[in-house]
Amino acid sequence: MKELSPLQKERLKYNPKLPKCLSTGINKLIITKGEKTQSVADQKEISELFKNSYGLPTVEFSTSDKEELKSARNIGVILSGGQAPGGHNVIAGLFDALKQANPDNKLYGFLGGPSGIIDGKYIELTEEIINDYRNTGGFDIIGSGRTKLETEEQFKKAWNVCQNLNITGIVIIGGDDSNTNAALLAEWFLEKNAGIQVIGCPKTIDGDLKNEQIEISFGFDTATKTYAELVGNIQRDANSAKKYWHFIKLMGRSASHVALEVALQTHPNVTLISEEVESKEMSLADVVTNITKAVVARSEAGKNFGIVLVPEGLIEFIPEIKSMIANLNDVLALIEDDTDYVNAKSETEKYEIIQKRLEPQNGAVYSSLPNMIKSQLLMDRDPHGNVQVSRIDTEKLLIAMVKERLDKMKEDGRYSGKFSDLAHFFGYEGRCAFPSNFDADYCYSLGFNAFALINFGLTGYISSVRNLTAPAKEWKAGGIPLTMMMNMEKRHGEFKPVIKKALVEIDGPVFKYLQDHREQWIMEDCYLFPGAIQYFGPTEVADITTQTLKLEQK
Ligand code: FBP
Repeated sequence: MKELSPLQKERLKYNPKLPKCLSTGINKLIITKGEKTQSVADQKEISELFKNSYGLPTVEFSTSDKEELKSARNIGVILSGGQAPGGHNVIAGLFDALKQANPDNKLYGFLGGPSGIIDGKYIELTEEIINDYRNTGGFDIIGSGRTKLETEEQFKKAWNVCQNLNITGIVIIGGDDSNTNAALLAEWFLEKNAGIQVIGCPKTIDGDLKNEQIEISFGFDTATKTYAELVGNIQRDANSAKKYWHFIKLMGRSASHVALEVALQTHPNVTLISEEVESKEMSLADVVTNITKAVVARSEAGKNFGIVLVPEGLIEFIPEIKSMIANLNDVLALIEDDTDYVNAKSETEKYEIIQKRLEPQNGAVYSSLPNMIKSQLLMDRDPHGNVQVSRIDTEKLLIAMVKERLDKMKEDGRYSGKFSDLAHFFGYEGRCAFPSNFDADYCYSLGFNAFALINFGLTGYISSVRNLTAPAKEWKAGGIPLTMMMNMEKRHGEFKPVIKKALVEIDGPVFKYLQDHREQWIMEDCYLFPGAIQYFGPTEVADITTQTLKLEQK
């Protein structure tokens, strides 16, 4: 028997809440179809690429008195992409729904992400296995991976594996790229008349997989609360010692939802928002000027300490760097054939070759960056063509540039304060935390609902549970066609259909809240200390959602 911590033992007993429409029984559901849908952009291209699954209606569940038992079937599940708290509960909800629908139904878990279905690596998920993972963090029940599903060969292999296991439904739990995989697979199975349904589930701590029907991706709630606890603790340390400027980079990939939510939970002195930087066309120098101004102003008030939050994807949003990265991606897509680059004897030589291959203006931006950042920008893109922003030390770049500015100001006699810096990066710390009560309930509901979609014969949909600021019993459940969320984007040098990322809206209520308070937060120390996630106790602390959700759903 494995040893368990006291919290592990207690969380295994937690009974996740379901929306009323789902809790009355999986076989009593009825479905209502909405209007036909279209993709968020590039309708012509997407409808041509998804001939069989484009334009499906949205659906919503309610209950009836009649109970209908359907014949037994086998379902497969895949965890895909980065870990997010609550993934195990999606699987538990899916399992419970499937067994409730018909005790002879079986659930297979593909191992190590989407590659599991191609390579035929799987386990059967039994009650005994599931029970060990209820309400726990992590994806370790079956593991995860980032394989992109797109080739005919991969699809054929997946079909073959499903046929061998008699699987007629697959649930892919993932972020925007993984749900793009789900859409492509669903379309391919429809085209081949394979009789295999594919349903997605909205996962990602980044919070960028959302729209009117997907109010938030799971994991965002727990991850942001975990980071907010850490930022709050650092704020208290900074305010006690009064000697360090902490530059804290927060995970979240391109979108700044994580940094914004953490800012609203903690009130740091400076919060950078990538989408604002882009919309105001701020240069890297402008960003540094703004931080430097805050450092100087606080120093003049006798405060040589403070907190700066930096969203992970900032660098990609600074217009001159964004243009350089787009150009660099095209250059790197062909770099394997560039003998000069392949045979380069040193890193410096590589940087020089890259600079020459870039358009002159982009080459100049590239060469102006410190070697550390130059090298990090050359690292492999992920399988979906994304720059791995978690591996770029933007917080250190900013520290170096602010320091340089302050040194110059010191020389001119315009600054006499102290600047001691500390860099932090919070990301992996939050992705496998025990899911908050919100995420535990939401994930369980998403999984349960995913099976309901399968049970109604649907494919090419994402599980949607809405009305999330209300108590769980009032949540609504249904499905959204995956193609509705798609547009065309350039990846690995080619235009491809992908689910559109939801970025922070600069005219939206969440950013506005930050904007209305940030001047005050620079000088006055309005720090909040959210503390650790509470799993038990008064509902005001144990069941709270995020500020983002509250403000967006107001
Ligand atoms: P998903 O989009 O797959 O949910 O991943 C989110 C994320 O945590 C990003 O915030 C981060 O940039 C990235 O994963 C890190 O990737 P990896 O786990 O491969 O290092």
